[in-house]
Amino acid sequence: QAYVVAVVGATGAVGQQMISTLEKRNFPVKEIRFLSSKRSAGTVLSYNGESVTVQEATPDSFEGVDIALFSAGGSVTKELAHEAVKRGAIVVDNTSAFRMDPEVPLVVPEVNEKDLFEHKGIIANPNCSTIQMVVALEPIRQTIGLKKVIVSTYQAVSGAGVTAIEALKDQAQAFLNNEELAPSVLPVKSGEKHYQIAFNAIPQIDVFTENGYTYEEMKMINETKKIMHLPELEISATCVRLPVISGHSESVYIEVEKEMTVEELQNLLKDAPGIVLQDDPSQQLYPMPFYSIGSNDVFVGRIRKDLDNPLGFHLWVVSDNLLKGAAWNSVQIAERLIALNII
Ligand code: 11C
Repeated sequence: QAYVVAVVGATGAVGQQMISTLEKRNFPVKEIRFLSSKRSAGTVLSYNGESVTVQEATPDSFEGVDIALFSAGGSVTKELAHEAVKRGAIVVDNTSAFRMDPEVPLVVPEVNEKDLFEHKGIIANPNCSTIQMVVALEPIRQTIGLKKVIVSTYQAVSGAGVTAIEALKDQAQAFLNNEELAPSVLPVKSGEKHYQIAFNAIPQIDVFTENGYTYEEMKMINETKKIMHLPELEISATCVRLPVISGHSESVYIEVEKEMTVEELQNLLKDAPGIVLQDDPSQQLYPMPFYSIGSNDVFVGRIRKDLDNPLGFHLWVVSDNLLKGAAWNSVQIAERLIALNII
C-alpha cells in the first residue's frame, strides 16, 4: 500500500530533511505534496528526481492526504493541523504546539511507540534535544531505573533554522576579515537583543519563562517526563547555543536506582535500538557533532561513574538534530504507524 503524504514547511531546514529522509527510506508514497507559507509557495523542489512545486498550505490542501508531516512553526500547526485531521489525515507535528496536550501522544519510537495507539489524529514529535537524550536514557531506565537527570546542552545553530546557519557563516567570515557585522537572529529572532554566535557560546535558547529557565530547558524537562512516563523524575537542564552548524551535544548526569559498572552500562547501550556506542578513551573515541551529520543514530560515549556517588553516571550524547531530532523521528513515527497497522 502507498500513501498520499504532505510535507508542511517543505522549504525549511527540517522540511528539506523530511523530504530527503522520505526518499532515502523509500517511504511508500503514492503522491507527495509540498506545502508552505504564501512567501515560499512557487518554489520548485525535487522528489525522487521529479520536480514538485511548493503550494501555499490551506485547509483544502489536505483533501485526500493520509499522512501530513508538519514543520512550519507552531502558529501554522495551530491553524491547520485540525483542518488536516478533519479531512482524514494523521498529522505528525514537529512543533511545540500540542506536545504537552494530554490528548496528543508525544513519541520517540525507541521509547514509547505504544502511545501511538492513543492518537486522535495528531502525534507530536518532541524537541530535538529531548529526543536524543531519551533514546540514551530509556535502556537505562528499563534496566536499572532512573532517579535524576541533570543535562547541559551544546546546541547547533541549525536548530534555529536556515537564517541562523547563514548568520553563523556570515559572522565567522566577517570576524576573520576584521569586518563589523551587527548580530541578528540569535538567541531569538524576535527578541530585543541579538548576540554574535561565531566564536561565542550563548546560554539562552528560546525565550525565558517566569521561573528563570528558558523554554528550551522547560521543554527538555516536561517532554522527558511525558515521553518516559516518569512524572516524578528529578530533572534539570541548561541549554547553550554553540557555533556548530549541525549536531547537538549533551553532557548528561544521571542517578540510577541500582549499581552497575561502566562496562555493564556500555554493553547495555551498545545493543539498544537507535544508539551507537563510541566510547574508548584509549583510542580517543567519543561522539562529536561534526561526525554525526547525516546519521539517524544517537551516539553515546564518555561514560564515567561519578567519583562521589556510586549511583551516578556521566554520559556524552550527540545526534544530528535535524534527523533523529526532527525529520527522521517524524518519518520513523509514520513508518511505525504503518508497521503497527494504525494507519
Ligand atoms: C533549537 N531545539 O535547537 C531547538 C529547535 O521545539 O522543536 C527545536 C524547537 C522545537 O533551537
